[in-house]
Amino acid sequence: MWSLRMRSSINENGIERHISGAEGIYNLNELEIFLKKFLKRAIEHPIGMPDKIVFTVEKIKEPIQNVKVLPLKTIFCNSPEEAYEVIKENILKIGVSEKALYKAWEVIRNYKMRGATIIDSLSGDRLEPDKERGVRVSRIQMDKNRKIQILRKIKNLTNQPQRVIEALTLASKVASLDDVVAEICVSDNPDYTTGYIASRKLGYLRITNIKKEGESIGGRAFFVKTPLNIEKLIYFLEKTPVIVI
Ligand code: PML
Repeated sequence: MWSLRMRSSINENGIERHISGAEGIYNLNELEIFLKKFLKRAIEHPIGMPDKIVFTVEKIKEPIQNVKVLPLKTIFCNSPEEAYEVIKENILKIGVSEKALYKAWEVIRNYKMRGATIIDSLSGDRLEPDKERGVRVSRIQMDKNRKIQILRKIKNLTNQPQRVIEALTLASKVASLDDVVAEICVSDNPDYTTGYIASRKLGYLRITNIKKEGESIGGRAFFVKTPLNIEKLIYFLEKTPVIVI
């Protein structure tokens, strides 16, 4: 099997701005199809035309692990304020402190990180070694039959089903780790206002109106238990190939 990844960006006044990304695990026959699909995605992105598209095609040498998909539910909120209350209520009851949630919210609102921040679920300290880049969850794919089942479930709930599949795949890999208490995600796409919180206890809870339309804030935070082996956690998230079943 092969890991295929695409990242597109545009150089704005010397700063590389991320535009889009995609990834999956495929056999050799599927690679050509997905290379074309990913190229189309990069050049047709609503944010604009990138000036750099990087493809990485890597043969997977490690054994691929299976991870169970999180159960999906949508919570309808009317405003970001209501969404925040729903998030707070759910996340506090599974052991994340208010301080840690506040920190995650601050990072998501104020920093344009390409990857996720890792936050101590009690102290609220940021633990990722590279605070600009964050941690990028990679080498993931959803099983084909599972994908069909989820697509059926969400078809009336979103006009961007592929986005939901990708986020659910990522969240399922993250939540599979015992060190992770929960995740929170706000899309950095200005027009996409549904975010989520996820954990083994809560499942994947989609939260509508997590931000106002047009806002370009966004990002991910993983709340973890400490002490932990941060290098091992990051290695799993970035490098271990996982199929979500
Ligand atoms: C969903 O609707 O379930 C996806 C929410 C977050 C997506 C993050 C992103 O793709 O920007």
